[in-house]
Amino acid sequence: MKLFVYHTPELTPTDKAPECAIAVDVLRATSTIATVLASGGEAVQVFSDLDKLIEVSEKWPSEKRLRAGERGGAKVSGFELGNSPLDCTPELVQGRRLFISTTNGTRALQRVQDSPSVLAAALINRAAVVQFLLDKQPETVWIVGSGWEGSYSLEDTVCAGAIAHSLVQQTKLSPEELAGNDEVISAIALYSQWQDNLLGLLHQASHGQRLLRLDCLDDLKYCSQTDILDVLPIQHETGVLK
Ligand code: 3SL
Repeated sequence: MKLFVYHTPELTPTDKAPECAIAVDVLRATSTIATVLASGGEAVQVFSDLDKLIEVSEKWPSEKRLRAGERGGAKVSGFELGNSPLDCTPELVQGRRLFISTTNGTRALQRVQDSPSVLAAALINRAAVVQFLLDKQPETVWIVGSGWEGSYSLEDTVCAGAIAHSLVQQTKLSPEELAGNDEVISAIALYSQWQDNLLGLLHQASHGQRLLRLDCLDDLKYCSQTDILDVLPIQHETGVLK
């Protein structure tokens, strides 16, 4: 297995595709997607365009759908949900499909949607993602961070590092043998330094600070936890994760 980390969708190669692609948006899209599926949601369908989301979701029975929209960290008006995983309780999402569009996370998923296997990862479901890689042993794996409007995000890189660190621990591969690019080594270093204080790292991250200004401390606390959900969001048809 060769692992590559790309910090943003924009830095991800366009002329090839890996056997397995993992989109990461710890704050907060992939944390929300994992939570919806762990809470009994039927599926999550991802859109970059809000109008398209509305058009497609209109065809779904209203009692079986939820619409989640986020722009700039805030909820899109007229949608039932923003992008807080804490709102995705079993009572609300059980049996319903979540139609979601967010600023960056959904773009990362769309960037890799043509890969044979597409997963959504966050810190909260890291172990399930690692177990999938150990079971399937894909030859090439890309971890694509969502970043923020084209720039680097600490929280996505630390999650990439958490995945890589766990792979190193559970295989006989050294970091150098696993790494397909230097970003993997730096992601492991970041995770190794912060693994006991991931909430502290999220406080330092620019998007963490943006969310704190929006009064979302509980979201940061929730998203900073590791391996709390045994759920593997995997793409079944383009844009639909189950
Ligand atoms: O950019 C995104 O995709 C979002 O996850 C950002 S936010 O955390 O909902 O503000």
